[in-house]
Amino acid sequence: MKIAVLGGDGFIGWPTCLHLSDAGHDVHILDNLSRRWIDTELGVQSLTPMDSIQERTRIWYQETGRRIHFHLIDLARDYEILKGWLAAERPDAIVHFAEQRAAPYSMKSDRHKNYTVNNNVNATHNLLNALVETGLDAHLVHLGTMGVYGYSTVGAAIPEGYLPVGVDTMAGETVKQDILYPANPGSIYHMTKCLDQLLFQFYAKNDSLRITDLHQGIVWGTHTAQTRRHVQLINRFDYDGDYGTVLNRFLIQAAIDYPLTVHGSGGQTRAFIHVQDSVRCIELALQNPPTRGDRVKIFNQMTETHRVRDLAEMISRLTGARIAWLPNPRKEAAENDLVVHNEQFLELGLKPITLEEGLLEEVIDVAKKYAYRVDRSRIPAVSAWTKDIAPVIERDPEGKRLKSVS
Ligand code: USQ
Repeated sequence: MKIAVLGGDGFIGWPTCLHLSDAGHDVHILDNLSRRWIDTELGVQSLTPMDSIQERTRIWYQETGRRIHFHLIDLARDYEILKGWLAAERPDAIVHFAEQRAAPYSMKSDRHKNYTVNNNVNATHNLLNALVETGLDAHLVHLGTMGVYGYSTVGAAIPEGYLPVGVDTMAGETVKQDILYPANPGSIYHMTKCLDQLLFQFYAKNDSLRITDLHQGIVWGTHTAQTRRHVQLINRFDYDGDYGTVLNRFLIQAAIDYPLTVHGSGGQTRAFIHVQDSVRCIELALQNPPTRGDRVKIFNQMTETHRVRDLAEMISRLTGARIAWLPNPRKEAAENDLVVHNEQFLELGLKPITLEEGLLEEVIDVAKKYAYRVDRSRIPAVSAWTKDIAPVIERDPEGKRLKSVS
């Protein structure tokens, strides 16, 4: 297949491109390189040294003889360029990662809220609009989030996108119907993914676009089979308070002898998936498209759930790391349970990589190798969800005073 990977320079985008290219697909990256600009804005860098996208694709060609093409396009702003590219290149499938993906970054200030909404919602809508306008019947696979469901404990497992309900009619009957599971976003970032869902519903209904939405959990790990092939193919690996995600952060913190930064009681339960499984799921979704006229196909892309404090305690046992119990900068439930249906990917043949499989040590080894690149002052999460939380977060786990919370 000819596959356009929008956001192919990012944390999941890059290993996905390599995985799909390795499987024989003709891969085209469309990216505005915004993630690299955000690193510059925040004054942080990936723990792993990342080459330019052109250099990465050159190394891939040198190693495999396979070309990955790169096109510098901003989906949110360059609608006409995107439309022209789709009309000319006519990909069979499109994988859409091209959104700002960090909840703390989206909550930093009013400017960051505006940026996240404008960027994410426009990118998705421009793409859908351009697909209709060019008459392109490409299968669109979108990277959504488990966070669209929220994390409130309801005592029932979360279905894969749709909730069957009975509606009592005025005639006294109960009519069964499937509705989108009620959206319950916990950040501006998560809210944009909820808005995406409505755009998908409309375009699938009105224009018969073929759309798959992947509700992904928190990704951990860094290597995949392809990124291991050459040092310059290495994936990015975020550790800072905005873009680093919880399990990877704990592993990096353990590697550099920094106290594990648990927010609140650590009673938050979240869904997880290893990066290798993430790219496999995307391939499985591409191999199993909906047919024209179908409703949006929704998968829960996660393999296990864990409580934050259990992860911290497990890593502490494994490495001897200390745990810092910090005020939570976020507005979220202190404790929640989470049970999730994910049978669709398992039925398609996914064999999950679990935390027990020894890959935790591999991540710690990568972190130790590049520990010299860590700026410890960028580890604390200082982006506060509400103004009243801000004054509480004055010191980092090493006792140093934080300069600013915004
Ligand atoms: N947390 C800590 N300590 C830390 C960092 C986070 O206790 O040092 C806690 C947070 O308060 C939160 C949980 O860990 O309760 C998860 O935080 P996270 O930063 O790992 O994940 P999140 O902000 O939810 O976002 C990440 C990705 C996002 C993706 C989402 C999937 O950045 O792109 O959509 O995971 S999910 O969480 O299932 O919604």
